Amino acid sequence: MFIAEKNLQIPVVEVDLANREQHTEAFVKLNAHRTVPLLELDDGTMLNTSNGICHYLETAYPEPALMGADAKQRGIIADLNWRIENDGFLAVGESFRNRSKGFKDHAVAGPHQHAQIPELVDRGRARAEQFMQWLNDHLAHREYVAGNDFSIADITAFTTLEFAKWIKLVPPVEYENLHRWYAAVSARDSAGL
Ligand SMILES: N[C@@H](CCC(=O)N[C@@H](CS)C(=O)NCC(=O)O)C(=O)O
Repeated sequence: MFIAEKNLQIPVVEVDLANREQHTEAFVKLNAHRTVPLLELDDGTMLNTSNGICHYLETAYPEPALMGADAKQRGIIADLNWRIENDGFLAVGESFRNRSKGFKDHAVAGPHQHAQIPELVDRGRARAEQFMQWLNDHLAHREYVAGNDFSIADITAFTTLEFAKWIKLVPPVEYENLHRWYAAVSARDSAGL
């Protein structure tokens, strides 16, 4: 979504996570952390987190600014993006990964084996519900998550709500601010819906 908002054409190679392609020798050579996304630069450098990739693209292609146009806005957006990732995205992931059979002994992405902890299914869901309530309140006086302009914070929040469908969690109908914002973001070309 970040790449589409920047209007960049970057060749994409899909990695078949369901069939554990991230654990193959060929992929581990590219990224020992065994996660996607991964961005290969022209000089062969590999960036292996969405955080690093987005910072790189924002600096290389500043327009449109998605991480803030001035120092204050950059700080505000970084704060929000971290909070959304931590309280929303990772909460959904915690619930999903500790429940699904496909993640047995692989509850944490990466090269190490970790057993599922069943208690985290409900705790992650409860945290995701609290996140949605916070986001609805936060959007009461803002068009977008960081104010008047669309930013990476909207992308992270939107992908969190899409991901939440995987644990059958959707925002309650009475969260009107959240639904108004979600409809606006869904309508963007970059949402690909
Ligand atoms: N926000 C992190 C997420 C990395 C991550 O956990 N990616 C997941 C897919 S969203 C993954 O590669 N999972 C591989 C696995 O579960 O084995 C980043 O951008 O680097």
